[in-house]
Amino acid sequence: MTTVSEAVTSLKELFDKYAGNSDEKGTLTKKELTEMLHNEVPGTEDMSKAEIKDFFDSLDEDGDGRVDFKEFVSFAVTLSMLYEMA
Ligand SMILES: [Ca+2]
Repeated sequence: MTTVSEAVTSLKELFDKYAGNSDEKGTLTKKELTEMLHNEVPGTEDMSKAEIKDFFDSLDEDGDGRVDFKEFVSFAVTLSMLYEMA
């Protein structure tokens, strides 16, 4: 049984693993998000650039061109719901 705090810790570790590669730490760029999808989410290797852009834009709620941790958590919740439905 995974507790909520454990889940958030895992998410933060995953986020930091990819968010720290660019000059601006603490946010994901589109490139970093693409890397994360390809490495961590099976089935995303075939996504086109347009699909990834749409996905990135849907995550980037405030439209600043970066995905911060708060926006990333929304993504994780969406993803987990998708997996539960599959
Ligand atoms: Ca943003």
